[in-house]
Amino acid sequence: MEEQPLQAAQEGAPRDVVPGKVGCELFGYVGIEAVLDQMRIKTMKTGFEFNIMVVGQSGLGKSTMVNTLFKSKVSCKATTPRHEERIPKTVQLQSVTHVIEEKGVKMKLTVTDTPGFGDQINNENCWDPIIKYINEQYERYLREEILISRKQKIPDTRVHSCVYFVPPTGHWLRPLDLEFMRRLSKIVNVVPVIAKADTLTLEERAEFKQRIQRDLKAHGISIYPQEDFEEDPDERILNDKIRDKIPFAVVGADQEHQVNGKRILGRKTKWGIIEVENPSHCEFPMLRDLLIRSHLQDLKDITHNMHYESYRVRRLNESNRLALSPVNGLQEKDEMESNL
Ligand SMILES: Nc1nc2c(ncn2[C@@H]2O[C@H](COP(=O)(O)OP(=O)(O)OP(=O)(O)O)[C@@H](O)[C@H]2O)c(=O)[nH]1
Ligand SMILES: [Mg+2]
Repeated sequence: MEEQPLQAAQEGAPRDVVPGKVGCELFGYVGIEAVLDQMRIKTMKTGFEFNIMVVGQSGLGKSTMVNTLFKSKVSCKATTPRHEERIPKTVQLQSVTHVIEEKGVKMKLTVTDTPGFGDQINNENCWDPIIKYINEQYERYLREEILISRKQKIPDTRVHSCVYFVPPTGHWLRPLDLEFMRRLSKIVNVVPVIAKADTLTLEERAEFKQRIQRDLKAHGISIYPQEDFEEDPDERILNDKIRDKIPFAVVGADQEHQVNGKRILGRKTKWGIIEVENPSHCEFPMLRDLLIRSHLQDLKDITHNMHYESYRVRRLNESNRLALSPVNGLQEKDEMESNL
């Protein structure tokens, strides 16, 4: 059959509309990319908040890692030198905030340090205070969001990323770590790391990493970046590469040393200095880049669209149920609030 000319096939359509080029022909050059400038200016004015939490057994280097993050290139200007100071054991949840400004854009970076667990004979429910804290931040946000006259920009203390420290045993994941991560992964973006990786050889690190990946998969624990939340094929390809590398084998340090005339953040050992920011020494740079560079916005988006959304739906459903049952309402409300 003879093909109809395009013009005839589009009978009735405006003369200057060509299929596939509708926008261009109708409006000429639109300049949609100007939106990027507008978004940039808006972000510059309002700034943004990003919150990280560190969790894990006692003595794995969580507090050291908080200092490493701030002392490393994230915000070298914001730190004051402290010499040979021993980090005390962390006994309560505490947050450190630095406002970092780069090219006119302000980021309020908060890292919440948590007390280590595993010291007690019975470690049952050791996740309770951490889970309570994460939910409390969702609750705070929700309470602001549902106000009739709400703030234009709600202060965001929600945990966007939870770095989970796995002890460098070199064997497999302990049931306690599995259970902790299983619970966390339901409410927050979990990024596991192999702590104190300098205590393992490179071969041990690689083997341990693979075993952890297998254990997590076998137990259905969905760590960040979660495959279920990916729709874009390009994003999947990039994240597959990251999934291959997680858990990052990290080394933390808050002391600087002189190496070839330069001040380097590192740990002094018998064999030399382990430089925490050197990618051939450890994977701390990968962790830092994932958290505060390449995946920052994605971590925030997943927190808001997935984790917070689940919390919000659950919480509002509970409130509706309470509103419909006036007899039990008050008592149930008290129980619900004390469970938070
Ligand atoms: N070898 C090695 N030691 C480390 C590393 N990071 C921290 N340490 C040391 O481990 C000890 C405990 O470090 P902290 O940072 O206090 O550990 P923590 O996890 O905060 O401990 P808690 O607050 O008790 O839970 C300190 O002596 C640190 O210097 C590391 O990457 N490698
Ligand atoms: Mg600590």
